[in-house]
Amino acid sequence: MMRLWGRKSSINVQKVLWCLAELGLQEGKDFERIDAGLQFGKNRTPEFLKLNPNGLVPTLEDGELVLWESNTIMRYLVRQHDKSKRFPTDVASQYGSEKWLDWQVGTLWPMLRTPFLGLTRVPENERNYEAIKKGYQDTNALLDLLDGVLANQAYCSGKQFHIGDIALALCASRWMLLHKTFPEQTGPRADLKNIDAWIKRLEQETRFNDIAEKELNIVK
Ligand SMILES: N[C@@H](CCC(=O)N[C@@H](CS)C(=O)NCC(=O)O)C(=O)O
Repeated sequence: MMRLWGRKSSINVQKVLWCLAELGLQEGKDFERIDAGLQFGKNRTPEFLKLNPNGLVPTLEDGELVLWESNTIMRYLVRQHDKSKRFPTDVASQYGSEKWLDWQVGTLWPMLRTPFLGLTRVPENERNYEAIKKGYQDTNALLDLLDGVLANQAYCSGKQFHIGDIALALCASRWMLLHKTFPEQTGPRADLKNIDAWIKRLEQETRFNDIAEKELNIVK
């Protein structure tokens, strides 16, 4: 049985849980999950650091294979465990999704992480409100770019849902929740109608609702 290390409140663990759910793999039957990270600890023990020297979640064990980096874990799961062909494998869909996975980890998240961590993990008296607002406003501009793409296609890589949508939608939902919870600190949220429609589509056609949080998990 596969073993997934990571608390359910982590965006990166949520990516893996969503992907597992789409593949029809169930906790307790196909994989076990061990709460680790933040209040659960366990991610700095010598045993854990042998699996993932970064001391971060998610970390996946599948037999002898140990993987970390959430986007890589999703790529692996699709390659190795997509028995029912949930995700398209044609080159255009696959690499259309790949580019968004890299954009999420290299461009979008580095921008959004300042307001996200600033407002949900940093105590109030230590917050850099200027950096938080700037990060949020710059995220508006990045998501506007995604919104433009979604004006012409249902999903990030074309007509069909792919793992790129998983990584992007979990960022977009945090971007929405941040503004809902801290409107003054974030400043205005861009009105992006194609992103709204895409999130609704994901709610109706995928396991998004089972995984994504309805409220921010604030741990300070
Ligand atoms: N690039 C890594 C980042 C992993 C990461 O930063 N994980 C966070 C949770 S989202 C973590 O383990 N933080 C320490 C903790 O939860 O204690 C990935 O995509 O998996």
